[in-house]
Amino acid sequence: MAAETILPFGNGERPLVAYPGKRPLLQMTARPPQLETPFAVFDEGAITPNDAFFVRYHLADIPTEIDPEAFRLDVKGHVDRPASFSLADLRGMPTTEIVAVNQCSGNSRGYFEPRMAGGQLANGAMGCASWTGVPLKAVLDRAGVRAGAVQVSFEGLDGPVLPDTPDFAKALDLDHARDGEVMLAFAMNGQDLPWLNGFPLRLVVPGHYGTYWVKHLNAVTVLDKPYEGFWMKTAYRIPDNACACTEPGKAPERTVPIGRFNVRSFLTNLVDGARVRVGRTVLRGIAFDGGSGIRSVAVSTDDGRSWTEAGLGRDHGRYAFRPWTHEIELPAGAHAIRVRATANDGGTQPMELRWNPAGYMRNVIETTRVTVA
Ligand SMILES: Nc1nc2c(c(=O)[nH]1)N[C@H]1C(S)=C(S)[C@@H](COP(=O)(O)O)O[C@H]1N2
Ligand SMILES: [Mo]
Repeated sequence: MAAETILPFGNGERPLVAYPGKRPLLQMTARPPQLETPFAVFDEGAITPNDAFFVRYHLADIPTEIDPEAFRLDVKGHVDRPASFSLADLRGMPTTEIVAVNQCSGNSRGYFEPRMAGGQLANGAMGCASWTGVPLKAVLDRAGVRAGAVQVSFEGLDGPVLPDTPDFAKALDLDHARDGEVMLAFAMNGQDLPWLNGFPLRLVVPGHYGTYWVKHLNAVTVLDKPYEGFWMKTAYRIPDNACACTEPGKAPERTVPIGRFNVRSFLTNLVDGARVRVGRTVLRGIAFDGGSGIRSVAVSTDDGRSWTEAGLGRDHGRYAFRPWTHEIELPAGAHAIRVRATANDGGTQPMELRWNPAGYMRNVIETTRVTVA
């Protein structure tokens, strides 16, 4: 029998399957491939290796053949000079590099209580990589954005199998698209993008949920009115309130498109249910937020009554995973280890779960239960 991982919630059995360019990953669906990173990978360092990076697609018709010589990115719409860029054109422009986390909106959905429909993900629909490419601003400037433009939409080479399924497309406000950080990336951790992560070109939207990071990107369209497609107008929306939450089971009154990550932190070297030797134990983990950067990480072993500050590791930039370590000494018995990050913008993690109908943006303080003996 093939190797399998059991995630700690209902219907949590996941075969470990190796796709081209990937080590064995947790397969949530096969058509289209949806693969989660085994959590232990996050203990190996702040950069997620390309062959372990998670994979998310909505539509089953994913490209299986792309000729990098013939590939073109079209920039069109409300512009003075519609333009078409080959990969060589893009590589010939001034490039930038940024280390940034990509995280699916529904990362950790499987842990919500009460549960909801949607991909039952554990914590592996995230990863941090160094992205190289050309600022989106540069190609927009070449095409000449016309007065009156308000948004930019993005489409990739994948498509629906059935004609009635809306094609996957996303949009950003013009100012965001031109901020100099949003990037057309052709490389990830110094190599061509892996096929399943968007070869040969993808959008990188630092600090923002993966839904905007359009893969196999071949069309950028400048719009003079807000984009109204399904994946902006109906899907990927959150309650329009400060907590982005509702009472469990309740639909929100008003919604807005999902945007930046909230702040999260994880313990990576001990799994829930682990047995720990009596004596000193070094805890290790990662934290990140939507781009203000991590100010501090604290650990509690008394159900959140007191917190002690952990040490922060190497800073790869404000959009990256920030490693942390902390040494504790626990008496024999059962213990709960909680980790809480605070970002430079003051954002922090709540003790109580915040619920929303789509199961997005989980950032409750994570608890790891261990037995010390
Ligand atoms: N072309 C295309 N791009 C896409 C998607 C898709 O279905 N098609 N899914 C988006 C979503 S929801 C996420 S979370 C990220 C995941 O990026 P990854 O597969 O490289 O990890 O891709 C985004 N880009
Ligand atoms: Mo996603």
